Amino acid sequence: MTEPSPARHTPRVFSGVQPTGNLTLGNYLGAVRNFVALQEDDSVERLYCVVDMHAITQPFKPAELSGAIRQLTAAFLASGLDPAKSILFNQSRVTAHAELGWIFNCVSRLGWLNRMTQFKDKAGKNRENASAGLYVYPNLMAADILVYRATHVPVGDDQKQHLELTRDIAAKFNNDFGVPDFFPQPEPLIPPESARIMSLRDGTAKMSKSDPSDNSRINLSDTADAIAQKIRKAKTDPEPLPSETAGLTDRPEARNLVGIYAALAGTSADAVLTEFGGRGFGDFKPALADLTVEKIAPIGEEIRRLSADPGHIDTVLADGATRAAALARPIMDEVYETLGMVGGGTA
Ligand code: AQP
Repeated sequence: MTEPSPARHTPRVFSGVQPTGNLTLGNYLGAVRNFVALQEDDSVERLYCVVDMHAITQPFKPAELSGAIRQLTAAFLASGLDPAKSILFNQSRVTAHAELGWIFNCVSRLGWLNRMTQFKDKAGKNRENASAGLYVYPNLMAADILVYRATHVPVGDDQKQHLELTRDIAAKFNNDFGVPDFFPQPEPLIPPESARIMSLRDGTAKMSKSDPSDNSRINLSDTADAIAQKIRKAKTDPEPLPSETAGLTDRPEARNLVGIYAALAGTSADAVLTEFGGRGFGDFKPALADLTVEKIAPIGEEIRRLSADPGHIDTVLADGATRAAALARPIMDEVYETLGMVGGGTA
């Protein structure tokens, strides 16, 4: 891990995932697998959050939200997150996130938010009708991270711009209120081979849990048969695979499938092409299906086992929230004091 600036902040990892549907292979390879790997480092504290307050920035069904929160927590556990090593909780239980989120609405600048590409993508054409929450989403994300003074944030490539905004908000708060080093400058941790996994139906669109087409993604909860079938149906082109990565330029679907194979096998795209270069998708897809089933299907089985015991999941989330709140509250006390708010946040 690189040393965050400034060095006075002890290393702490935070990341969040929205309970907006089944976790995808993209969420897993881009983020969650990295969350698990970070558990090997005893020198660092880790918080992984089901960001339910972010999930309500877009249309949602209240009757389905609690199920989605438990389902995502089951997927975290099934992927290897261990409540003894990481703090697992849902965001709405720790009110400090919302408190600091509001304060950051007053620190962040409209000009900064106007540049956020995720808002443009998610709001779509009907921008006037998007929620104000979707617009200030990056301010709440900055609060999620900085309310723990987290120094490292494992995320996929699509979150890089929001992390840059988090750093800008931290710097502006420190500067405006004359408290140098109050908040750290958090560093993104982006996995090189799986920073952005693309849709199986369109190699130019991100694989996403809220894509209307289930065939566009592998869900961690998919059965072995469903995984194999989706890979069989994945969009490709008629050419054989090239023997070097330069040959994948302008072939987004081929590049995506090779990238998925490399990420799952723990190797590079070059190594995959050394093995499969010159061979067609008739050879490559079955190999990719076997590898994906081997790595992902056991997670789906474990999700189904854990989902049968919602009481256990609720206990994990409640314990995690207690531990997270204990870390956040003293930092919020300092924030209120810095802003001159007498007794802020204590009622
Ligand atoms: N396709 C992807 N490739 C690599 N990483 C990805 N991530 C998401 N999609 C990919 C990473 O997963 C983490 C959690 O994402 P999120 O739930 O907070 O929201 P998101 O980035 O908007 O992901 P989705 O799946 O596209 O959700 P919806 O459909 O609800 O918008 C993040 O670290 C993200 O980078």
